[in-house]
Parts: sequence; C-alpha cells; structure tokens
Amino acid sequence: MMGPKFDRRRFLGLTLAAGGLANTKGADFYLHSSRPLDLETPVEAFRTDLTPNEAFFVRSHHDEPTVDARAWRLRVEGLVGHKLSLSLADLKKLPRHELTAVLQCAGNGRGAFRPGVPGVAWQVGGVGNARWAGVRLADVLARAGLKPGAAHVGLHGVDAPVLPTTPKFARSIPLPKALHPDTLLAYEMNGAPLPRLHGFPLRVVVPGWVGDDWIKWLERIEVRADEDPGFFVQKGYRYPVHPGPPGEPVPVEATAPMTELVVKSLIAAPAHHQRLKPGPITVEGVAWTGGDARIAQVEISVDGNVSWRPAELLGEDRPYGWRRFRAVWSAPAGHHVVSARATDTRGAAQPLQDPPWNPGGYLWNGIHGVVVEVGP
Ligand SMILES: Nc1nc2c(c(=O)[nH]1)N[C@H]1C(S)=C(S)[C@@H](COP(=O)(O)O)O[C@H]1N2
Ligand SMILES: [Mo]
Repeated sequence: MMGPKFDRRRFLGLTLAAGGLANTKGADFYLHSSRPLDLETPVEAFRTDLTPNEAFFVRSHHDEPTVDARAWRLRVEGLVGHKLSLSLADLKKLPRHELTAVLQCAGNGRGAFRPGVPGVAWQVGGVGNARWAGVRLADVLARAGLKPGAAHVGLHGVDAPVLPTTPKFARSIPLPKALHPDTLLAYEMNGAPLPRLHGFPLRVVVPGWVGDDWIKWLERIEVRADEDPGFFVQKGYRYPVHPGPPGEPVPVEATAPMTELVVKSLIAAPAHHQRLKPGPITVEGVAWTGGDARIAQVEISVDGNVSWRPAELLGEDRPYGWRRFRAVWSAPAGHHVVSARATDTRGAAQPLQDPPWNPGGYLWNGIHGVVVEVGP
C-alpha cells in the first residue's frame, strides 16, 4: 500500500533537473555533464537482454583518455611475489572467461531522493546489461603471487583529473572478491573490443557489485594490506552502516564502502505519458539484483501500487545479468499508473516506501512507474 507520504513524482523519478537530451555515440541519452562525460540511457531503451554499446550509459570522473594499446601495459605490484608488466597480447594468452552482468552506478536514481543530495542527478538509466569477456583477475594475481598480509586489491586507471585540486578516481576491493572466479579484467564488451568510453583497452568487471569498482582504462593493480587511502574509497562511495532519518548528516566513521547492488526493476514499455488504445497492452521491463542472487519474481501493478499481479520472467535464470519481464494487461479507458516490483532469491523486495535516505544518494531502488492514458 502507498503510505500517506506517497509522492507520485518521486516514484516516477522522471524530473530532469539539468542537462538535456543528447544524441551521442549514435543513440539518445540524457546528458548530465559533458566534462566529465555523464550520459544516461532513456529507460525506453531497456527492451533487450543486452544493452548495445552505443546506448550504454557513461559515468566518468575525468576526461576519457585515448590509450595506445601497443604501448599500454598492465602493471601488477604491491604485496606480490614478483611484479608484472603485461601487454594486451600477454593477457589474451590467459584463459578467456565471459559472463553477462549488469553494470549500474551506485548513484543511479539519486535524483529521486528527498531531501535532494549533491551529485549527478541520475533518474533511472545509469545502468546497462552487457556480455563481458576477458581474463580472471584471480589468474593475473596468481601469476604475480600474493605475499602474506595481502587483503585488498587497488585498481587504478589511466584517467587523471584536469585540476590538481581534484582527487584522482581509484578504488580497491577486498581480496576475496578480487579472487572470485567471476571477477574479470575485460577486454571485450558485447563481442566488440571495449569501447573507449567504457575503458579501452581493459576494465574491471565486478559482477553483482556497484559500478564504481568497475575501473576503466585499468593500468595498475596494487595488492595492499589495507584499503586504498584515496578520496573515492575513504570519503566517497560510502553508505551508512545504519541509515538514519532523511536529511541528517552521517559522519564518515558511520559509513562503509558499498559492495553489492540491491534488487530493482524498471518499466521500459509502455513509455511514460504514452497514449494507448483500450485492450491488451504488453508491459515490459528489466529486473536485476546484487551479489550472486537471482530474480525470484516481478509483479506489476496498474492501480498505483495497490494490487499486484505476477509478470512472466524471460531469459535465463542466472546471477549477475538482468531478466526481462512481461505481462499482458487488458487496459480500460482512463489514466493509469503502471509500476513494477521485483523480489530476489534472498527474499529482498523493492521497498513500497522510500528507499533508505543517505547523504550520497546511493542504491535507490524504489518502485518505478509510468503514467499511461488509455482512450480511443
Ligand atoms: N578509470 C575510471 N574508472 C571508472 C570510473 C572513472 O571515472 N574512471 N567511473 C566508475 C563509475 S562511478 C561507474 S558507475 C562506472 C561506469 O562505467 P561506464 O561508463 O562504462 O558505464 O565506471 C567506473 N569506473
Ligand atoms: Mo558510479
């Protein structure tokens, strides 16, 4: 049921604050920022299993570098038995591994938090699903050999801030996740060499985890005893251990780096404000979750989140990738709010009320809905 505080605009998450529509990479995006480049995919594009590279959202903190793949090397250093310097050809000699996984910015949906929070005001399209191919990070670390005390793996890209006062974007992930057989260093995205905007020649793929860990233009891996000491691990991309009341500041000591994504679904069709004829209407969209959990069910409501009916899940039941869903609805004349709600195999469901407010505006997974007008 909707609570007394129900605010339809918040659930719809469709208010566009700044920027505008841009045709970039041959597809339509919402342009949040051009420097650095932050491009959001319109939700109506999410009607396929894989998000085409040219329609895939972009989130960069600095200018995108153009890397000369012949001169490029991946360095592996820190708490390792021997340092490595690997060319792309060296990496391609290691066993190839591929998987389908959702890449989502932890800030996707930030624009729906009230009170508002600073940061890119993503609506819902800071997410995409792709087929990633490359090598296991574990295989690269095994070649270097780990020294006692190794506990975190620092990940550093070629990109650097324009201004010296801006911190450089870097991450570290805990060693167990780095050694997980599905954590990859990918050189291909959807069967093509990694596009420049998505990290050519090599990026990290951390399935089920937040997008900020998926370092693009990877050039240096540093095995460490502790977390990366930089701004983007120690100050940014952190979530309250115990979320508190909306608007209340949270001291950094009461936060921790984010790890797994949370269960979520989006309606891709019909489109918001679409006019439809009465009769059977196919409602479709995508649903995904975090860690190695899977989607257990998706339900559709056509009465503003009051009653729910199951949707059909399409595609393979496997972790990391999203699942398309579909439901046919005999629409009577009138205005209707059509919404979707996903539940995962951990038993977690999208909240009917606001997701926990947090100062960074992360992990928004409220109900997404569209308003449709059915008439002659
Ligand atoms: N080197 C580098 N890697 C990066 C970033 C960045 O700015 N620089 N942004 C991160 C964030 S916050 C996200 S959400 C994803 C976005 O990946 P995409 O642009 O391929 O969609 O890349 C991550 N990897
Ligand atoms: Mo992100």
